Amino acid sequence: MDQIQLYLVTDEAACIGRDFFWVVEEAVKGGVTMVQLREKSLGTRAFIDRAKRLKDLLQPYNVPLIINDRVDIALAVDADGVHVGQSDMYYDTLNNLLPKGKIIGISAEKQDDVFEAESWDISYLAVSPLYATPTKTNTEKPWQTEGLKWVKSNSRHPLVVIGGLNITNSFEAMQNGANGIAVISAICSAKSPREAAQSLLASLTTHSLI
Ligand code: TZP
Ligand code: MG
Repeated sequence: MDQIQLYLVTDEAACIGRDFFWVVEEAVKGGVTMVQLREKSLGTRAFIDRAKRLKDLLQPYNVPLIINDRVDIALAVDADGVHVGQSDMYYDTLNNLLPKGKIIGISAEKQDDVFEAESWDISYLAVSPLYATPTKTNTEKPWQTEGLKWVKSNSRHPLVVIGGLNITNSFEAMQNGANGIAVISAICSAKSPREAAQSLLASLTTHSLI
């Protein structure tokens, strides 16, 4: 799945006062390959409105829109896929509800999650969190690089890493089994989200000089 290479996960608070849609469009112009709309406090109607607007924004760039947690919202706006964690909808239920061909991403927070996901037809597994991050603190123990290597050798799925990824550690993650990196603050909070995305994309294949 090439689309998971540079995966932007949205968080309006992380946009530090800039317009949400401006931040996402700048990031996409900088090379983001997939966008996840992650809203933890929006009401259903506002969530749908935001998802529709984001879908319209992303379509001309051919960048898929993934909805976090809310399968109903993904269906309502005909998003490209859904991302769920370990306390969200069960895989079987989700798979029955979603039309064929949609992207399904699932977070693996511990070793048992990785084994369980082996029998599932998913598009990627998110190794979560790879590193500790102030953006999300209610997490399981970070996998760290050793954990990522373990997941790589025990999973048949493409792997996305999330949590604390930035320009200095993304290359290492890719070298150790990640197929893509997912970020919030490294892009949303950057002075220039476009330049941040460009540099991150370059850092996936080249050692950073920083
Ligand atoms: N899931 C695991 S860590 C995380 C999420 C949503 C937050 C990632 O944010 P950042 O700023 O890229 O560390
Ligand atoms: Mg969730």
